[in-house]
Amino acid sequence: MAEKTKRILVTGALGQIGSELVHRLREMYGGDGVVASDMRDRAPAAMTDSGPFEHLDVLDAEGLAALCRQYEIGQVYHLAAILSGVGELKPDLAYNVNMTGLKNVLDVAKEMKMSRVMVPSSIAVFGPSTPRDNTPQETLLRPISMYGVTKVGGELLCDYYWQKYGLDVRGVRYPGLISHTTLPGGGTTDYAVAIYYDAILKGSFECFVSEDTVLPMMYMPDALRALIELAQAPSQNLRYRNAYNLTALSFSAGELASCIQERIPDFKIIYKPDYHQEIADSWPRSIDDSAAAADWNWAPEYDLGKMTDDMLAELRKRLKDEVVSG
Ligand code: NAD
Ligand code: AKB
Repeated sequence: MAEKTKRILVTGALGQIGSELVHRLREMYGGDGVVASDMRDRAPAAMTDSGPFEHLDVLDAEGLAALCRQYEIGQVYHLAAILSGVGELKPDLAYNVNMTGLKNVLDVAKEMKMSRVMVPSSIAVFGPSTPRDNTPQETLLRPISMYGVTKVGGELLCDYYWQKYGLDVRGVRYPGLISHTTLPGGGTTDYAVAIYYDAILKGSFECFVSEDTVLPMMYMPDALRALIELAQAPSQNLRYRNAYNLTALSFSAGELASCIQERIPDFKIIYKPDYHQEIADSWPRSIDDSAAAADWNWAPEYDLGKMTDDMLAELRKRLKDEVVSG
């Protein structure tokens, strides 16, 4: 079968990224060309009506291999993971899903000689000993969260499969992602999404990090474009196979609240830092993504104001029946 006719598998497709990425990939490659999968079964009609959706636990190596053979999979976008907040509460689960799940995907891709595996990493690979401002591409990776430990291990695995077996693995170190379609799945940066929902639905927000906590972030349209542009980049241009630093904007929780208050003057916020604060304090405030810019022309489009205008407009449309009037 010609490479072009092989299908793409998306794992963890019901999550924050997958629920949007699947539709973007189906626009590009056709509905049948993209097999969405997740260990959860309740996929929305928009996903099951537009192409195949399959139950898949990435810890089930045999089930994964059978699915890949059944659909003649040629590329994987591996999104199944446990994020930082849940990972601190369930470290064994995070270790298993993020390490063994990734290895299962890399193994089947190697066996089937797949043409590409896309694996998002995270700013969680960095830790307190990493320079926190304009964090370089190559620097100390000593995270303090289990999620971060698995992301460093995952990056090393990706490097290994590229160097040892020539498997074309590509990755990005995403910052916190902000989106209006699907709620995030239990990360430290989730407050930067929840704040928009609560601003519209309640007019107030309780924030689990402090007002002066600054983290790098990105709006979902930029995040999807980044992954797709990296997938399409000529292989010989790519200096890094573990993952590319990536960013779009950096702001404090207080600056985000002020940006929303400029648009919703009565919006109120209180700060009640919890266990997420320690993780946030160990992550960079800003990221140097010049390697991604140089190797595959990465450039973000959304700044804080443009993202906030879009988030509020899209959420108002979607949540209009839930908004308490008056
Ligand atoms: P998410 O938590 O929203 O979604 C993950 C999905 O994986 C969920 O639908 C879940 O049901 C599924 N899943 C969990 N365990 C599974 C298993 N054993 N088998 C199959 N599916 C399983 O995560 P996301 O935000 O979409 O993240 C996708 C990837 O991007 C992850 O690797 C994550 O580390 C990375 N990333 C995300 C962000 C972000 O802000 N969203 C930032 C940096 C990196
Ligand atoms: C999280 O907060 O865990 C994620 C991430 C930055 O990896 N959003």
